[in-house]
Amino acid sequence: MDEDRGKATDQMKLWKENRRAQRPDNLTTGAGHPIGDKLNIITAGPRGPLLVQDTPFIDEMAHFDRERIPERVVHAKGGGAFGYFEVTHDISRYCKAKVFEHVGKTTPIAIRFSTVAGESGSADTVRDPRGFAVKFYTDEGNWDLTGNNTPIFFIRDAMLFPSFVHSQKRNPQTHLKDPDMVWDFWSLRPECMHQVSFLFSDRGLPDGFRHMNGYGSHTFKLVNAEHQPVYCKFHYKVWSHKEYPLIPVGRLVLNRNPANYFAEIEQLAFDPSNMPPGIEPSPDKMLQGRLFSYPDTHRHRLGANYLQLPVNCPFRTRVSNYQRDGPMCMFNNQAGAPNYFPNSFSAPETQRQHVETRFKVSPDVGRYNSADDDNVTQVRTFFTEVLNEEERQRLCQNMAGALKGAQVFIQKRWVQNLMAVHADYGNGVQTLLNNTEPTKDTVRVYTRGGASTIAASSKM
Ligand code: HDE
Repeated sequence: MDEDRGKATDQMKLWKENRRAQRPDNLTTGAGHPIGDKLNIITAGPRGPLLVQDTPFIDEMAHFDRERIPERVVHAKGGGAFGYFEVTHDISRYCKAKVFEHVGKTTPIAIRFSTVAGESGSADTVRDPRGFAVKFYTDEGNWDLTGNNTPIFFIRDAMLFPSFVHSQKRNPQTHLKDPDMVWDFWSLRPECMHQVSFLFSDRGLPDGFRHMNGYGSHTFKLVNAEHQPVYCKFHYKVWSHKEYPLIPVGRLVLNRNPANYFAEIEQLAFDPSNMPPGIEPSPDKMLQGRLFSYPDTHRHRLGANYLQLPVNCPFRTRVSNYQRDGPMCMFNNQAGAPNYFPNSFSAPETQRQHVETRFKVSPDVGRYNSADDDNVTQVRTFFTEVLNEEERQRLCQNMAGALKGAQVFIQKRWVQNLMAVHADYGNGVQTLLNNTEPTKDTVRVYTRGGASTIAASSKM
């Protein structure tokens, strides 16, 4: 192999050389009928017209016409790998989930890293948060920790998510990214400042998927065998944490690239509501909103039976439920088993040990505004204590370059928000705004490194 080309560039050559690769020994239609001639369409005479009886042609074209499924509405661009999670430290006193059962236990995983705002063909190198989603194929069903490479998020209320995403995507009339939309939304919702400050700092351009942090981001509830809950946050890679020291639990090992991108990555469907017994949602409004959104989008994108696709199917356990039929039902549809519950012919009674923990909810039901919660203290700590002087300067420069593209009244509103964090932050950006040319787009591209195989090992 030419050393400079790399494995990805030489994929076809390597496939040809691979003795175990599945070679077509026959040209066939999708229905398996051998094809005599796959180069020439059937026509009446050498110049056409065509005949509807040309089944190989119609089979080929009709399938091609349906090749694309809707891309993910966010996180459309990504890459994935497979491997396992290994428990290195016992946390069974906090959590009864089988995935943490004992030190040394391994559970197969699928992982997908992604950018957020770009389309499926967009660059991997843009300034954007990165998705960090892990599917654990556990003995009691799949557990999806669908997180990001930052521990925080732009908004606090799930209701705002569609509008937030619209503002970061293309203008519906021009089909261009639009700095007015981006900064209008951000400046109207000061709770965005923390995540936006992360984004325009050096962390907004991680050095590839291998060199970035990962977080489950939300607070979750872990439940032990005695039904005692504790709140928990999941981090991949360890950070010192004054108030809540991190407890190591295991490591993630990625050792296999996908055999086929569409089958294993485009169809890989993460869902924060995939939680095995022992892991439960906290009341976090954002998490609760996500519990609905993800399976809903998968039913639209992949169909009602998306959980039967090999990459999504909880293959470490046997699914027994009362759901039947639907498009693309792939297995035996649970054969002759009853399709209603309760019934007199099958199924164990309710399994009390798996009932979710109870919790009290006493407040008045209502639409509570979280916009005015403390929007500045954590941003101030980030600006003054986490970043050094050079990093602060780069943050202000990156931000001013992008903000300059928005209208002046929007710039002013954003700077005013920054002033509430720290005068140096607001003044730093304003001074640069006075002297900076706008960047062409709010998204800056950097080109470091090239395509590489994913094979990483990280601590969790
Ligand atoms: Fe997502 N998000 N999100 N998100 N998200 C999706 O699901 C959504 C949020 C994250 O590699 C979608 O399958 C809502 C936080 C990742 O396949 C969609 C809200 C975090 C991925 C969706 C959020 C994330 C997604 C689009 C606010 C970090 C890619 C297609 C309540 C903790 C997973 C899809 C992959 C994908 C909805 C906020 C991470 C539409 C409603 C916070 C890593 O369902």
